[in-house]
Amino acid sequence: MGPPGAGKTTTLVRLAVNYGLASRRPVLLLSVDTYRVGAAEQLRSFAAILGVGFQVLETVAALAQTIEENRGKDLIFIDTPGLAIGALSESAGLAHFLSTKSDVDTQLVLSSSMKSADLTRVADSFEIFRPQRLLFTRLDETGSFGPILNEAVRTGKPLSFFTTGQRITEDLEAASRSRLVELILAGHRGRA
Ligand SMILES: Nc1nc2c(ncn2[C@@H]2O[C@H](COP(=O)(O)OP(=O)(O)O)[C@@H](O)[C@H]2O)c(=O)[nH]1
Ligand SMILES: [Mg+2]
Repeated sequence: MGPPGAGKTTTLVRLAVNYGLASRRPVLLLSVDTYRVGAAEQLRSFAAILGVGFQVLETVAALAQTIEENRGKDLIFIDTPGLAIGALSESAGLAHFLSTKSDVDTQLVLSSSMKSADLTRVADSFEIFRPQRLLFTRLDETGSFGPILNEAVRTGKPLSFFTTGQRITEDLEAASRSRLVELILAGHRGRA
C-alpha cells in the first residue's frame, strides 16, 4: 500500500525478481490497480518480461478468489492502487480484506524523501489497511534518514526493505537496524 509514486509497483517487481525468480520459486503477480489508466499495464509488461503469471482484479471478491485458487504458488505479489490520502475511504472494502487476512503481509511503501510531518500524516491515514511493516524507497534521494527511524519507532512497525535507486536487481536491500544506524550517522557518506 502507499501513496501514488511511492515506488510500490517497481518494488514489487524487485521483490519478485530477488525473492522469487532468483530462487526459482513459482511467482504470481496480481494487480488491483484499476485506478490509474495504464497502471496495471506497467506490471503486465514486467510480468511478460519475467515470464510469470499476471492478473488484474477489479474487485475485492475477485482478489480473494484468485488468492484462494493459487494457494500452491510460493509467492503471490499484490500491487495496489496509488491511493491519495483524501480518497482512502473509497477503499474500505480492500482495507477490510487486507486488515483481516493475516496471511497477507501488507507493507506500507513510503518515500524517504518526504518530510517527517508528511510521513506521519500518510502513515496514520494508511492505518485503515493495518500494514504490518514499513518499506522505505528513494534512499538515494535524501541525506536525512532520521525520519525513517522516527516513523518506525512512532508506529512500532518493523522495517522491511529499503530501495536505493531505479535499478531492478541492485537497488533493493533488506532493512536492518545496523544499516539504518549507519545511514543516520553517516548521512550522504553512508551511501557511498
Ligand atoms: N530514485 C529512485 N526512484 C525510485 C525508487 N523506487 C522507485 N523509483 C521510481 O519512482 C517512480 C514511481 O515508481 P512506481 O513503482 O511506479 O510507484 P507507484 O505509483 O507507487 O507504483 C518510477 O519511475 C520508479 O523507477 C528509488 O528507490 N529511487
Ligand atoms: Mg503503481
